[in-house]
Amino acid sequence: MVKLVLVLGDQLSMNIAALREADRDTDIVVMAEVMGEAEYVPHHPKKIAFLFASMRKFAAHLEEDGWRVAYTRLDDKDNAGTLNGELLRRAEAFETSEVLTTEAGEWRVIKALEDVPLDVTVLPDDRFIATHKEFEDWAEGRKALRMEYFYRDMRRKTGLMMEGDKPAGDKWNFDHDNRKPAPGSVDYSGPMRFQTDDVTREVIDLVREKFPNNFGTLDDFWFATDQAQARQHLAHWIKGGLPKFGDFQDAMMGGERFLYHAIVGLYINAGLLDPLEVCQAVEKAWKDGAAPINAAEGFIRQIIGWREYVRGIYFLEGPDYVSRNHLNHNRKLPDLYWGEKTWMRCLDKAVEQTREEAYAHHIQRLMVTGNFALLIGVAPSEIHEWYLAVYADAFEWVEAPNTIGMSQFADGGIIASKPYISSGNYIDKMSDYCKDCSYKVKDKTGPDACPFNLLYWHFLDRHRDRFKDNHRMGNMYRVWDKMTDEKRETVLAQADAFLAKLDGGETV
Ligand code: FAD
Ligand code: DLZ
Ligand code: SF4
Repeated sequence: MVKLVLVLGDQLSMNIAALREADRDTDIVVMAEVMGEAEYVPHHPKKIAFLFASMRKFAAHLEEDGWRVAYTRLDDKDNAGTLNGELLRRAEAFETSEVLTTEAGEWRVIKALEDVPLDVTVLPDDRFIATHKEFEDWAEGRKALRMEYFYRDMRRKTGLMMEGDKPAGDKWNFDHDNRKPAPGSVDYSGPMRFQTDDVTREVIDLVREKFPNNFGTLDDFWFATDQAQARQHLAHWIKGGLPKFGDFQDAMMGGERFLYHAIVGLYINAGLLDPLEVCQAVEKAWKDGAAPINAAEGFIRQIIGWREYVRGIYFLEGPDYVSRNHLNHNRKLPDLYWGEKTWMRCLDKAVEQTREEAYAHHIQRLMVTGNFALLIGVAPSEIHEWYLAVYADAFEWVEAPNTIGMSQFADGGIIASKPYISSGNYIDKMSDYCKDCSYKVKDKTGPDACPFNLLYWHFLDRHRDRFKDNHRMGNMYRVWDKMTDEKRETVLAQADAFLAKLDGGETV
């Protein structure tokens, strides 16, 4: 019987398991742009355009390669609106009940496919280094699931930057050479920008028409939308960005949105680049003397360490992970996340570039937007939906552990051993934001005090019972306890006043 081969919008690889297993002569590839997927969160228009354009080009590539593809465009009049609806429609048309697909990266989609009344075979997504079983075995019996140890196993498994059974340079981790503050200037031109073509133009018009109110602009669309372009971009970054990637990985600059970052997350997650291929290219640059060891190791750790590890956690912890709320935070997400004016320059800049680029780098996500949401106690589900919507690289398997776990501590410390919180001091050290901010980062209290300075202590104070015995937080509580009663009361009262203004919808 002919089989339908379902390829999802983030499985755009010729090497995806379902295509490897399928028969090109008889089977039909099914791909569908559907409202059900485009609307479950209000995705950034550039993210939708990126995925739809990449899907269309991938479908064309499959056809050139001899596959029969049943492709549904969003505005096709028969579009059933959901992935299951499209499968049923195609099953009827091709008189089959057999479906072959590759595991989706979101429990919602996995569960939905279980419910479709067809005979669905789901293959493991082997674009990853670790299988679910390998991660489960690694996690089994461990008190703490720390990424660093898992990462070492992934180095051994891949052989990346290994010299026999030893890590290259005799150290697993070169992070102490990284984390430099913002440089005066950046000598890399940023990601490769691609001209719009017929496919991207058509998709942009469609997205503009169908999603007019979504947060984010479609202007100046420059993403790669096929494998060849993504590879061109990768080579461009390895030459120009990789050498200083490690040094300035944690730096933030108002006038530099990309610094030395790779901007490959969206391409890898959608299937345009293979993670191992990317790491091997980086390893080669290091071996050729074109990049220092701290840059190459730091980058490879992000991919075969963090990326694999968060996926492992997502599938290990199960569908309820995204609704966890260990700190019992319930504040609504402030409108400033959707572009309302704020005087806080760090947030203003992070949100502005999110709106324009569907991109912010890791430290902006973790220590600006994430830090602020955690300090003010935003409901984790609200900030989770925001991250899932606004970034072009956002798919739940990778976004949720980063948000629920790493950024919001809502999983109770599975991923992070302590909450990622900071006062304005950290942001000032790592960025050039504060010097042009309406608030004064050096002011700890008073009308101009940086809100992060007030909220930091407010967080620690209100969660004292939970964190006072955390050995990594003892110092913070000692500093707080050494302040006079009067100082502590002033800080808390001013933080409360700030939160009241925020809740009242005033510009803060
Ligand atoms: P670079 O900084 O150049 O890093 C290289 C690559 O390493 C990334 O492309 C990515 O594939 C991988 N990587 C780095 N850090 C992580 C990490 N913590 N988890 C997983 N992979 C990592 N990443 C996503 O891919 N999708 C998301 O939806 C996402 N949501 C996030 C939400 C929050 C709150 C936080 C704190 C982080 C999130 N990240 C997410 C991780 C990280 O911020 C992005 O991978 C990175 O900013 C993408 O930009 P880049 O390609 O320029 O990465
Ligand atoms: C994110 C997304 C969007 C916006 N649209 C589609 C779509 O129309 N068709 C599709 O197959 N996939 C889409 N996706 C990706 C899925 O919603 C889902 O997030 C991933 O497949 C889970 O890994
Ligand atoms: Fe952000 Fe505070 Fe610095 Fe302003 S002073 S940019 S609010 S950290």
